[in-house]
Amino acid sequence: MEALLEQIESYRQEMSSYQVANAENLEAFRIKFLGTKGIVKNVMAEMKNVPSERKKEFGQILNAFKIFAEERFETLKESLTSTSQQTYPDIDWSLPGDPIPVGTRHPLSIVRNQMASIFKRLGFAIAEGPEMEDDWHNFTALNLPENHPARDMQDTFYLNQNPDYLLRTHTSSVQARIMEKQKPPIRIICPGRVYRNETISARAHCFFHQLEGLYVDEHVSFADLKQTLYFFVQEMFGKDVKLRFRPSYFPFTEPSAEMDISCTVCGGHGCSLCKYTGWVEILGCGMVHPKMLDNFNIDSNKFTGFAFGMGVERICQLKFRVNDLRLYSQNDVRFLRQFTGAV
Ligand code: 2U9
Repeated sequence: MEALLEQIESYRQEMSSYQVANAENLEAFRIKFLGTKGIVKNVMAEMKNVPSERKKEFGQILNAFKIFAEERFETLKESLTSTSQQTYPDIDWSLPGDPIPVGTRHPLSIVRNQMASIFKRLGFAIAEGPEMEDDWHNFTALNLPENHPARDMQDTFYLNQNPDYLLRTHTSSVQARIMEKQKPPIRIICPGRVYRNETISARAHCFFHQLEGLYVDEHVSFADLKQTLYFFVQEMFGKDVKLRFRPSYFPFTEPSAEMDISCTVCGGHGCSLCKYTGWVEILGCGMVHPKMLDNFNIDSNKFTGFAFGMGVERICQLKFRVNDLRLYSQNDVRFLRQFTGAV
């Protein structure tokens, strides 16, 4: 019996040092040790020669030997699959790989990033907020009272009524959330997607992208607003672009204005883009309404602020001459590929 024990120990050592370089080696191991006429079977057959008083002891030894052989087989198999180079010896691993097609940034992302980097240089931080909003942050806090037409079901996608939850109709709700938490000085831009219940056409869509800005501090004036927007326009469209302000109305600002730039296509001479006026409207702006500051417990006797808002699609249209809003969300690669190489 001692000879059998020695034999088992020597097989164990052989299996432990067994190495496989390919599937054939592994199969040779299986046949030699685990095959129907293999070593494990033969060793197990020795059980009949074990005297009855030692059967229990040898039963355990032989069983452990069988398990050892099976586990060693699994380990060798795993070592093969983990080094695929050994599984596929015919592959030349030094060959260059197939190129992975690299996509291109979406034109709206290109323009949004460019806009953000201009404002960042002026010290504006980027703020973000939820696309699902409550009534307070989207409307009430922003001086849009309950019967205001902007709240209409026709214009707003309501997710729930009473309490009202909706898809934000502008990114002004982000400014509201910042004013709630932060004391002046506040100097932020809020880029993001907004939703309005519009019939989809070349000129309107049920979602679009805005970039709004807010600056609240002591002594902020309309001159600061003009200079900030002037810098933005020059960086975005070049030094020759002129601007003009027209009086307007927004519930969040007083006084309010709309800003036009000289047409980037015809240089102000008149073309179809500017409808032969030489000017194109690009944004709305104004001085933050004192009521708004009070809504957020910011002392409107001490602090003033300016705000502005613009559509990223509009800026993109002027930069890249995209004349159909639907192109931005159709994912047509013939459109998207045209922006390869743009930053
Ligand atoms: C707070 C205070 C002031 C945000 C402003 C505009 C003017 C504006 C629209 C123009 C075209 C966006 O893309 S558009 O629809 N925006 O004209 N937005 S002032 O003023 C704020 C916002 C929040 C707390």
